[in-house]
Amino acid sequence: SRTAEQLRAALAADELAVHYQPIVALDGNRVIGVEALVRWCPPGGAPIGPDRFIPAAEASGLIVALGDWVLARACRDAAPWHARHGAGVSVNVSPRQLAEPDFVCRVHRALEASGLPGAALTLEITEGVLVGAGPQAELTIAHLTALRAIGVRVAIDDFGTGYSSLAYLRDLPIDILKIDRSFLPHSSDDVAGQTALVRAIVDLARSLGLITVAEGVETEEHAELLRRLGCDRVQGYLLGRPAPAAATAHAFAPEL
Ligand code: G
Ligand code: G
Ligand code: MN
Ligand code: NA
Repeated sequence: SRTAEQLRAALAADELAVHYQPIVALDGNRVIGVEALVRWCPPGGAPIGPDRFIPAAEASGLIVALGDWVLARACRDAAPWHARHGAGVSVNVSPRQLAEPDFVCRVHRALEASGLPGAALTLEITEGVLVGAGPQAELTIAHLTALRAIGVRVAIDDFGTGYSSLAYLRDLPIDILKIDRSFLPHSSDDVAGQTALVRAIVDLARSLGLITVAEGVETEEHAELLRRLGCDRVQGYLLGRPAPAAATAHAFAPEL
């Protein structure tokens, strides 16, 4: 497609950037890591968000090269944040990347080139890639199992928006549930109903030994609710918007 062609040229011309959004532990209110979010920054134009080019990258297969680039960049940017502050970095990976026969090698390469330890890296995947019988899901599970053996963590992104059975949470190689932002109550919502859903997810995660991260936390009320329900970590505009690496370095400074 035309978007894929333009994107291929943009990757070659170094027009992609990775921004970082803080993830805060509710226990201690500390920034313990960041999520890497790719941007396309055409010269002289406004940055373009991933929703407008990731689908074309996936359809064309360019996502494999683009994903390698994001992973390498994120590991390189995060290595000093980890060395100085113990921070981790979460990187989104698409189903197409997980299906590459040498995916585990690609992750090893990014870690080795950057010096970032595996334990400082989280891979964010969508629940769809793990469910269903068949060689695709089996290969993905084998890859994630191999990476967890070197300390890499696996997070289910947008949790609760899929349609899969809950049995997979018990049996699959995962560490973290990221609760989709649509579960947080907004003023026009049924607050009691939304709260019950978040509580159910947090309780389920805890009973399975999984860490919870709430996404889309925009208000103090959200943070207070999540703290009360026992959610482990929060991410959203209240804590910080995605920002370039240079601005992110300051996010880890200890509070005075
Ligand atoms: O940055 P923004 O909040 O607009 O991100 C929108 C979505 O794009 C995210 O939810 C995430 O799933 C996806 N996304 C962002 N960066 C990447 C990336 O590097 N690779 C993939 N596959 N998806 C990404
Ligand atoms: O990986 P994921 O699809 O969850 O990426 C997060 C997306 O949500 C990004 O597009 C990011 O810019 C956006 N986002 C991050 N924090 C907030 C927030 O507090 N509110 C809303 N509405 N969107 C957010
Ligand atoms: Mn994500
Ligand atoms: Na998400």
